[in-house]
Amino acid sequence: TILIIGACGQIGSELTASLRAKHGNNHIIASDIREPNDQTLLKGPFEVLDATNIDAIEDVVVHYEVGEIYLMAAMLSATGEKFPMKAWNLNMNSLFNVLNLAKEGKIQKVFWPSSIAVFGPSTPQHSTPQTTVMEPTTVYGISKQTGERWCEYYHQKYGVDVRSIRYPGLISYKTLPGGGTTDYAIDIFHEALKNGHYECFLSEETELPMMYMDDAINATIQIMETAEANINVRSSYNLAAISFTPEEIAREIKEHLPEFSVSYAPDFRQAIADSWPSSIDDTAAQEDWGWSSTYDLKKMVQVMIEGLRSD
Ligand code: VAH
Repeated sequence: TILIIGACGQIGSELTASLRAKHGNNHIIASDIREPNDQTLLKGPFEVLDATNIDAIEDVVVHYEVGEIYLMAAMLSATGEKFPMKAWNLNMNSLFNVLNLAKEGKIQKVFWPSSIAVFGPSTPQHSTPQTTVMEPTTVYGISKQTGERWCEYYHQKYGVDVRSIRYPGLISYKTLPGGGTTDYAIDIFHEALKNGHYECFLSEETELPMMYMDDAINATIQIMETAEANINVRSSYNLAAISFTPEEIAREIKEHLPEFSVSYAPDFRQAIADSWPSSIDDTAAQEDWGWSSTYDLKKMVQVMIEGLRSD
């Protein structure tokens, strides 16, 4: 069976639904720190589980004969700046717990998400390379950079089969985001449909790498199904889809909602966004495991508006 830790999160909840559709509800064990609000997560087994408690994770692994763990629990960039030590402890101790269970042979495969947040102000901003200077300036980015180092170490030293993707900002209508800097690209749709206006917390020319959630979920499942021999990067793979500014996504939304207006009031998250790249080179993922995105800006805006209207 497969265990998803952080199944109530922005990625975890859609990953749970996709894996259950693929493998059957009872093959996928969902877990999170508290019971889910979203009842669909209860269509299969659900466990309340603290990702920082290795014994609790091991109990679930043994009980359900878990072979693979997707560790999706983390505190993201904006919230991490408000609670640095909490973010560090959650992001790192949860990873050590899962890597150590794999090292002890109690599970066979691990997925762990990294992020474009591993890059910093000294990183080349356009078409950021797979291997480059990385001086992250957020607690979240530091934890993801360190986590990548540990994933590679556990693979080289103990043969742990851990795979990782540096997600860009992820956009979906099925789940609300949790404390990220790229969340404006989700909030803007909710506000556009509800109020016809959105006050954006980033400046209009802030270009960031983004991706529609279906592309991210497909990439996650694709990298986990790839033959081990084809995984050449054991820190974390760059992944890219669309790069756009708040001005560009607002203009695309106006194609659907002509009355929509947007204003700009950058807050503390502007400095975080400014430290990140504008676009990413994901050649390695394309070459090693056949990655290719399918949602461009036009298609993403269309499915987001249709999705929110049908909710
Ligand atoms: C965040 N959505 O904003 C996350 C992600 C690249 C951004 O890591 O923190």
